[in-house]
Parts: sequence; C-alpha cells; structure tokens
Amino acid sequence: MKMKDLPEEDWFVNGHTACPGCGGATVAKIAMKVFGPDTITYFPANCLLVFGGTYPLNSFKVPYLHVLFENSAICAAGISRALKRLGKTDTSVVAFAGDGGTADIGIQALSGAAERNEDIIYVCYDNEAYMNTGIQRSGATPFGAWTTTTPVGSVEAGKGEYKKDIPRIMIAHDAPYVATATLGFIPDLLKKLENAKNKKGCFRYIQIYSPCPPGWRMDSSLGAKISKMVVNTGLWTLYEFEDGKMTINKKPKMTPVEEYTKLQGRFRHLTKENLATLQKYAEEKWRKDQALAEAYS
Ligand SMILES: Cc1ncc(C[n+]2csc(CCOP(=O)(O)OP(=O)(O)O)c2C)c(N)n1
Ligand code: SF4
Repeated sequence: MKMKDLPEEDWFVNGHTACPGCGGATVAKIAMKVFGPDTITYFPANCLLVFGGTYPLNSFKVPYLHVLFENSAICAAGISRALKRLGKTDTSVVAFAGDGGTADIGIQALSGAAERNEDIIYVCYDNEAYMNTGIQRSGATPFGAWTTTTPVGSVEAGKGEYKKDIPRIMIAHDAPYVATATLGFIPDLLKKLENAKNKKGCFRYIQIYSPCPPGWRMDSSLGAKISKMVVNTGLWTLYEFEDGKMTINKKPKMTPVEEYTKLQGRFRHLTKENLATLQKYAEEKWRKDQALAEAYS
C-alpha cells in the first residue's frame, strides 16, 4: 500500500489531546488507516490511552478496550480466541502499547503470547520512556538520556544502561512476524503494517520509533527528521523477520550519533566520552543486527 492508496477515512479521528508532534498519535492514525474498520483495539495505560480514549471521549472508531498495564498481550489474545469461537477469523485484534507497557511491565504477557503464537498484532509505539506519568526511564530508554528517574547532576548523567532490544527478544521467540519501523520511512512503515495485517492466524509484533517532543525536549516539528536520523546513525535498524528469515531494509549512512543527539535536550548534557560510548554502541548494534540477519538468511 502506498501513501496515495491510504483510505481518506480515519478510524483514529482528530479531536484527541496529544501534544503537537506526538509520534504515538501519528502511529495510531496511520496504523488504523492500514488495519481498517474490522479491527478491535486493546490498550494498557499509556499516553495513547489518555489522549485518545479518556471516557466519555474516544478517537477510535473501532471497538476499544482498556485493561491493566501488564495485560495487553494476554487480553488481546483472549479477545482473539473468543472471536474464533464465534467463527470470526478476519478481524484484526491489535494491542497498542508504549515501551514501558512492552519492555518492562507487560513483557511476561507479551512473551507468553509470542510463545503460544496467539493470533494478534502487537504494536509497540516506542517513545523511549514512561511519558504519561511524567517521563520516567523505561528499559527501552537509550544510554545517556535524561529522564526524571535518570537525572543529570554531579552523581549521575542520564541513563547508565543501554536500550533493551525487544525486537531481538521477539526474534528469540521465533515469532512468525517481527518488524521495526520509524515515522521517517513511511513507505517502509506502511508495507510492514500491511504485511502484519495480512499475515493472519499468528503472532505479529511491530515496534515503531515514536518521537515525543516534551519527553525528548525537542522541537515538535522535528519528529520525521529525527526518525530518519536514528536509522542513519545505526541506533535503530529497520528490518523484518518473517517465518525464520530476517531482512534488513535500509543500510545506515553511519551519521555520527552527535548529529542526532544535539537535536534533543534529553541528550544535551552528554560529554565527549558519553558520545563516544553511544557511538560505539551504534556501531556494535549495526554489526550485531547484520550478523543476525546473516544467521537468519
Ligand atoms: C501496574 C501499574 N503500574 C503503574 C501504573 C502507572 N502508569 C500508568 S501509564 C504508565 C507509563 C506508561 O508508559 P509507556 O508504556 O511507555 O507509555 P507512554 O506513557 O510513554 O505512552 C505508568 C507507569 C499503572 N497504571 N499500572
Ligand atoms: S507526552 Fe509525548 S507521547 Fe505523550 S502525548 Fe505528549 S508527545 Fe505524545
């Protein structure tokens, strides 16, 4: 599906209360255009739930369910199984979770659903922190980033650990479909959403890089630019893992990570040494992703 083929109709409509430039809102808009009206959505606590569906307002024009933070994959799997009992096999059951609800508190339900090959699509919009509750660190927050729980001062200077790699963990489950995407490469994103939708009857996982202007302390017009840069630095590899085969969709230009970090206040404090650590991480990540793709070729 190309941009021009996207339906005019929205199933995630305007009127929600996301911040200007919110990547999560764009992910919901685009994903719902691809998934279409025969979709049931499921949300744990996160920004998308708050700005898109706080009772009595709701931007979703499809069934929309909210249960607990830790339960998204398991609840979606329950709905999917109930639909099967009713003889409905075409409906897409989609969980939309943030990186906190995915990498941290929801990981046991996600792992179980992947291992049992539940018939759901799980979309993680990855804004790299717990934004809804005030910008706390998550397992998916990158090295060096400021958050309210990884403060910058004389004792600490942002997050000391590296980003938890959930797509790689999903590949280790031999999930039938695992993809990574960003809002910087829209044709690639559309193709992956469509592939996930059409690959019926099995577990599908997509992680989408989702800029958050207040959390990243960035200008709200920079989302698309930063979403391209993160791929070109090597910090985020675009790939698809399908039925045991992994394909990398874009070779990074290996732009220095400093070009990327200097656009975001969350990295403003990084020293030359910190930047060298992050640069080394980007190069290693790209090398490891290439090796993984080769192993799964
Ligand atoms: C069991 C439980 N612990 C904590 C919370 C409080 N809580 C609600 S949303 C949230 C953070 C969500 O972060 P993320 O999943 O990354 O989504 P984002 O807000 O960034 O969109 C937290 C900690 C909760 N609702 N339930
Ligand atoms: S805080 Fe970030 S993720 Fe939450 S609505 Fe605003 S831009 Fe979106």
